[in-house]
Order: sequence, then C-alpha cells, then structure tokens
Amino acid sequence: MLKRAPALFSSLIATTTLMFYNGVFAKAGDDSEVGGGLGQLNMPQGVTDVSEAAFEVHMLMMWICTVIGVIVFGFMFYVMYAHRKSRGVEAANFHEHLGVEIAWTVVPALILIGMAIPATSALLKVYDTDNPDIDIKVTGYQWKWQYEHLGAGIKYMSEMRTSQDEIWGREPKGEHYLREVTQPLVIPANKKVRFLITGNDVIHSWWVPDFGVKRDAVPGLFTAAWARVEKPGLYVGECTELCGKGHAFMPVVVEVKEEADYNIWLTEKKEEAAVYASTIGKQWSHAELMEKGEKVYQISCAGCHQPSGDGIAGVFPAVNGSAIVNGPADGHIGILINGVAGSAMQSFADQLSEVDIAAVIHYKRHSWGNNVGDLIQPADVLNFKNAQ
Ligand code: HEC
Ligand SMILES: [Cu+2]
Repeated sequence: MLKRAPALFSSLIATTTLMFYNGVFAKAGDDSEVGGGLGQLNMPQGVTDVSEAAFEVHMLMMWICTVIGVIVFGFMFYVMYAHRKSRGVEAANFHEHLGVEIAWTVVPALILIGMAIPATSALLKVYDTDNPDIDIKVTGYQWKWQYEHLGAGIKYMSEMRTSQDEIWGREPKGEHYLREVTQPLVIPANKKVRFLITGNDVIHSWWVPDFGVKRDAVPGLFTAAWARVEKPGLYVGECTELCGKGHAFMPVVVEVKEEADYNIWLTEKKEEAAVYASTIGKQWSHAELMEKGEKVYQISCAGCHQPSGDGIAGVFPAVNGSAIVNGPADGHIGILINGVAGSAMQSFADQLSEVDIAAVIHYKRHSWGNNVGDLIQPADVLNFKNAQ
C-alpha cells in the first residue's frame, strides 16, 4: 500500500484539479467552434434548449461526482494516516455488519435516483420532436449531405468545397479548411425545426454540437431531432460515424437566418429551380458544357477519380482513357444514373440535375486524353431516365 500511495495521490490530485477547473471555467470559451473554443476544457454550452439541458445535466453530474470523490478520498486518506501501523493501531475485524450493509446499499441507490430524475427530464426535452414549424429531411451520402425542405419543394446537396490541392498540401490551407460547403443548410431563427435524418448508402451521423444534435443517419430508417435557434449565424459540425474513405470530408454547415431573410432565400431558391428546369430543353454548346462540367467534376467526382482523371490504382478506376467514358454515350449516362451496385460508384440520379449530369459527362469525354467529339445534352439524360 505504501509503495502505491504516491501514484494514487497524484492521480487523485489530477482528477480533482480537472473537476475544479471544469466547474470554474464552465462558461469560458467561444461557442462557434466544433467542440468549443481554443483552450476550453468543458463541453460547449451551445445555443438551443437541448444543448442547454445536456450541459446542465453534465454540470450537475460533475459536481455530484466531485463531492463524492472528495468525501471518499478524504475519508480514505484520513483513515490511512490516523490509523497507520506505526502508531500501533490494530485493524478492526468485523464481518456482516447489518448497519453498514444497509447504508452502502441505500445511500448509492438514493444518489442514483437523484441523478436519474434530471437526466430523464433532459432526455424528454431531447426527444420532444412534436409540433415542428418546419421539417427538413437530411440524407447522408458517401460523402456529402442532402437537405430537403419538406413541403417547399427545395432540395440541394451540401458538399465540402475545400479543394483537393489544399487537402494534398499543393496549396496552403485556407481559413475554413474542411469546414466549407457548396451550400449550407439554411433554416429560420426562432422556429422549431425538425430534422428527419436518414442515410442513402451506409450509416452516417449528423452532428451539430451547438444545437445539441447528434443522430445516426441509417439507410431505411428515419431518426428525428430538433432545434430552435435564436441567434442567426453559421453553425458547424461534421459526420461522426465512420463511413468510409471520405468520412473526414463531409462537414455539416447550418446557416440560421432571420425569418424574413429565410423567406427571401426560399423564394430565390424556388426561382432558381424554375430557371434551371427551363434550361433542360436548351441546346448547350461545347464551351458551356465544358465550363459547367468541370465545376461538377471537381466537386462531385474528383475526390475519387482524381482531378487528373487517373483515379487511384486498384481503388477508383481512371476515367482518363476509360473505354466506358470514350464509348457510346448511353453507357456512360447509365453509370451515372444507376451507379455500379456494390461499389463506391453511387447513383447520381437524385444528387445531380440532368444539366449537371450532361455537363460532367461531356466534360470527361473531352478532357485529359479523351476526345470523343460529340455533344451530350441534358435532354439526352432526361430521355435516358424516362426510357428506364
Ligand atoms: C465515392 C467514390 C466515387 C465518386 C465520388 C465517383 N465515382 Fe465513379 N467510380 C467509382 C468506382 C469505385 C468505380 C468502379 C465501379 C466498378 O465498376 O466496380 C467508378 C466507375 C466510374 C466509371 C466507369 C469507369 C470505367 O472505365 O470503368 C465512370 C464513367 C464514372 N465512375 C464516372 C463518375 C462520375 C462522372 C462521377 C461524378 C459525378 C463519379 N464517377 C464519382 C467511384 C466513384
Ligand atoms: Cu458520413
């Protein structure tokens, strides 16, 4: 026992110091960072009722543990010191003491019940997803998110915008490295927003720490969460279920707008969708298709097939020089619409518009070493879809 005492003592000091530090500095730190601000030890407090409830339960448990820790260790050290052998103290030798048995059963049971009551009321708040003002469907894809404003007819993909050059160190890393997306989820402030979360391929998890929301996105299943955010701004999170090669590259970004601004944004989105729909019938030129196609390729395809089109040997096939890419248009369109079952090549039918699909196919057929010399139009993609 004596030999072990120093180690025991130092770990005790470390534990209580940390507990004390957490308690005292609970409110320090900046709330806009994932996992709290720099130097913050405690969990972030967040901006919603749910995150607040989680934080309060956490602090309560923290203090209960601190008090128990101080009493138990204090008593232990007192006993070790006051009743040590060198003083000639003899150990008491009693068994099956009824009073002690009852005390050490009843006291912990009461403590546990005392902890269960606030924990349950916090859980009830977390799962209170009834009567939302707005429903958002959140779908996890490998490796991006899709958001649909149910009832408003608006649906968009949210993909990481950080370039491959930054990721592979060919360019300096930007300020929002791995935290920037093509289109954040936009929600109104001061409204109860319900998130209906699901997965398209494998299990992902949608996490926004400041909202106190973290829910698995499971294919074939909907999980629900909610948030009412008062303060407009950008809130950042990420996928927290290991979902494959691109797991670290699917950030969650939510933009909370004042209600009036949200409504303006919604109207603009609807108009944009209408304008976009009207371009499906248009004849696109080679230059237009190349310009649009390159953008789509860099965001949606380059992560696997690489900016050079050369793929990664043994994992992602090269699209530069590929027989399918250079073959009949329908074969290529088919791969994008249907994906390749059982492989990472997913169906893009629900993720990209007909215009995007036509453009990216055209781009690939006329980039790097490929030069097929035809024109792929959005109408070709639409016809292919309709014929299926
Ligand atoms: C998540 C990784 C991933 C992404 C993103 C991806 N692909 Fe693929 N792609 C694959 C894999 C894996 C295959 C091989 C499938 C098989 O045949 O097993 C493939 C095959 C292909 C092929 C067939 C190539 C050949 O010669 O066999 C084409 C064409 C293609 N992808 C186009 C695209 C386009 C266009 C995009 C972007 C819109 C895209 N891919 C995005 C992983 C990906
Ligand atoms: Cu994921």
